[in-house]
Amino acid sequence: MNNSRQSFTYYRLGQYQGLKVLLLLFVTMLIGCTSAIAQQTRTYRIAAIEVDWDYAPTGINQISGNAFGESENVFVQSGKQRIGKVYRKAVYREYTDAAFTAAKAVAPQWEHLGALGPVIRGEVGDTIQVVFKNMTSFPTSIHPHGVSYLKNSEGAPYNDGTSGADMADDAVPSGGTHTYIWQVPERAGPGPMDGSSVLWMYHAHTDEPADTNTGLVGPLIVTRKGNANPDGSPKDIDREFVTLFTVFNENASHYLEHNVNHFTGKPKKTMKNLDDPEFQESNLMHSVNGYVYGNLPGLTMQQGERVRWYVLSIGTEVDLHTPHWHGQTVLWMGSRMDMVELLPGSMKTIDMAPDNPGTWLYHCHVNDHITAGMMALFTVTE
Ligand SMILES: [Cu+2]
Repeated sequence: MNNSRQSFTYYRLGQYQGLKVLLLLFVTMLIGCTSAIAQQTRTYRIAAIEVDWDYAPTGINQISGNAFGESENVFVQSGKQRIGKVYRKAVYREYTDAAFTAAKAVAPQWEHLGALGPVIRGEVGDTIQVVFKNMTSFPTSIHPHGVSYLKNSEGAPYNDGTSGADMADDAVPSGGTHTYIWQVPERAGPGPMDGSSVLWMYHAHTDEPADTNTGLVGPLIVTRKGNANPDGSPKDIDREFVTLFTVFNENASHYLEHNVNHFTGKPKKTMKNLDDPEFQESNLMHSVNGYVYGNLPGLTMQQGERVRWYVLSIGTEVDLHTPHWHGQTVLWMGSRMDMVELLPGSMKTIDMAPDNPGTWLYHCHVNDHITAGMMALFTVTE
């Protein structure tokens, strides 16, 4: 009697446990499905291409409104032994097809990117896939900051224990392609002090100093999970700008010899005098997104918009920059500023609520850099 009662109880308990397990399984599947919808793989086709880059396409000093004079001509005037304001550079550009024949048109709001590569985006939880084609004449790569990657998606050659196919990312040969896979975990997204999105960068890292001086740099923006529009941009921001402050050292470019041969009046003589300090000085392009003396276009916003500025720097000891906005203030990590500090490799995310209409100066506050043209204009419309 006792025995049968016990087994009956055990039987009932077992059935109850089974139901609990089924319910748990169902809930787990539901959660799995929901996160699978939220997480996605964002694919970008990006090529490194060669361009003849004009640092001052309007041909004048837009800050003064005047023609270039003696001090500007140190950097922008071509001559017998001067390259001038147009240099062959390599830049990252986005394509829409697998054959890399159709370049993606740059949307008007991103016209200001200038020499920078396209914005790569991820929301926390996403996977970013970059199909990279090297259309330049030198081996190069894409190396990302912030996101999570395996050794075969790091884009940097060093003695790291990899070999064979796992090194294909390090230096993609001319005409070659490589697919980089980057994960966007929580630790690639905004931290406790950040807003809804955070700036990282990507750049070539096969010969890092030469590659970046040649122009291979772009922005990577990660948005907090649940805060992203379908295109990955933050929901709580109306307008975004990305600005790179760097002194492109064209003396260290992969294309120095090409530039001397194509853009100087006396290439042979110039090639013999590459060490001339004045020639070297003339090739230090103090730029914002590859533009000098106010030639950067497209920094336009409306009064009252929620504006996010992503500012970065790359380079060497001279690349200590202090971007300063006239006429407005900004917030950086909760602190009120109208200027932020950048060191080589700095990436900062800054919020502005423009309240003061007009056209305003946006410049590096380092005196030598002001003289050399590291200045832009931005406009707040009513
Ligand atoms: Cu500066």
